[in-house]
Amino acid sequence: MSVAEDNIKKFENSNCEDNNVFYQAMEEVIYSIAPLLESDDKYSRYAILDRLVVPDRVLKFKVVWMDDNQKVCVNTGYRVQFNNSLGPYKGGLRFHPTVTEGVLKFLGFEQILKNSLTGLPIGGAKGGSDFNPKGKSDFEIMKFCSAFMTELHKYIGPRIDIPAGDIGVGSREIGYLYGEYKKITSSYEGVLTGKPYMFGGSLMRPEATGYGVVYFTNTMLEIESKDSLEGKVCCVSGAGNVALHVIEKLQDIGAMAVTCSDSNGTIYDPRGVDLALLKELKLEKRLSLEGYLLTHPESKFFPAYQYEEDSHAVWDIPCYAAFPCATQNELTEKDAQNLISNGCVSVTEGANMPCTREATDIFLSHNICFGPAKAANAGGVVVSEFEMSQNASMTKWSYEKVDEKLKEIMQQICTRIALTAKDYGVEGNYVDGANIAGFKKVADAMIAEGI
Ligand code: NDP
Ligand code: 2IT
Repeated sequence: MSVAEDNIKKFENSNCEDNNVFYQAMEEVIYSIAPLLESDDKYSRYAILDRLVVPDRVLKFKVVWMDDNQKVCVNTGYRVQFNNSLGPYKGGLRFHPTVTEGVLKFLGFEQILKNSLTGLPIGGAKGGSDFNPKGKSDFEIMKFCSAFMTELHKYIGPRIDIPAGDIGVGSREIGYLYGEYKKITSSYEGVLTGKPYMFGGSLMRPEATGYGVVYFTNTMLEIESKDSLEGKVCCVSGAGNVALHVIEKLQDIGAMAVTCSDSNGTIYDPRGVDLALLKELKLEKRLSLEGYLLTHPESKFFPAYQYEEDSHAVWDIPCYAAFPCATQNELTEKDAQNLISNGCVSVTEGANMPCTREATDIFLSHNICFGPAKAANAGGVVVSEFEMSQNASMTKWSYEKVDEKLKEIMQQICTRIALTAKDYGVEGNYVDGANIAGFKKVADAMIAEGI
């Protein structure tokens, strides 16, 4: 039995109930790092893998709050503090009805390796709640955030654990969470990132993940001697923070994003997505994408309910580069085949693990340039770390400084994982390159820190 198969079997028991996505993320890493484990037995002597796949702790708590009709509501809150070998626990909070411990373990595990790849001193964590922000009033969001922080504040701190945003958590929610933390602790410190600029947020944090995805993609295309994105048609899924800023940066550099999507369906606008309208619909008014048709009747809307679970309208549209930016496992085997048949050359994961294992394998076997999430979407956490630095030193960096440093780190991540893949005999495989490079740094730190 190979090292990878041996390890897969060992951890199979953790595949309980809601752990499927966690197991999926772990399995990919186990296969990728097999050559590293075979090349040096110190990793097995120190039981690094056994230690890395178990979070340091999982905090689970009850969140009780009152809605606008004075109904008492109960949700579950979590913080999975996974690993702090490289720095304090760091990672986002997700508010979505699909949140479970298993989902947060998958996201926290990915975050360890992502944060390691940035080269910055940050460990890995994730948290959130099964609270559904959709349709809630601003006041209800505030009440929920206050109740959530009443528990969470016990476990976080600027040198302990620094949460940020993710699905359903943007600067509005971070503002309310921060306000409550400050009220409870009387401490004005950088305990959350993604704060509004006026009280400690970094310039460019909202744009960082999406812009970073585009910087990463152009570096990958250059290394692989492919045409850059300029002038090319691109398909983007999602219509949230990451998708909007991928579309914005694509437009900035002269590429054309022709799609976006939300949980109700996909918009295809062959003349290029109207970003101002998209921001108005999704950021200001928080409405469904269908409203796009009212002022753009020449575009098309494909309702999600008309599609089987294994295929999605957004990946059926011909493009040079694809950017899945909504949620996990949103791009399937069939979608991957459609993209390739339509001539797609490059796929970059803006969301966390948006491609199923089968879809990823198809892209790799067809030599598609494939940028894995833990490398390609690291720009968000990179600028979060810049926000921590600015807060700690009570300074503010200019937009140009943040952008320049972000671009430099995205290029470094891309180059490093390309070189790592080459060193381990899998040239062009950015999945293996990212997993090996990310794992090695954390593993070496764990060994150096003793057991
Ligand atoms: P947002 O909440 O801003 O947007 C999420 C988007 O995805 C919305 O358009 C939403 O549609 C859609 N979506 C969410 N869940 C589903 C689902 N189950 N089915 C279909 N559509 C869905 O989140 P972000 O843009 O911040 O996050 C998107 C992805 O990027 C996530 O995977 C997140 O983990 C990842 N990410 C985010 C970072 C950040 O800095 N924010 C950093 C790195 C990664 P609708 O509007 O209908 O709900
Ligand atoms: O998945 C992610 O990297 C994020 N949601 C951002 C984490 C952060 O701490 O900024």
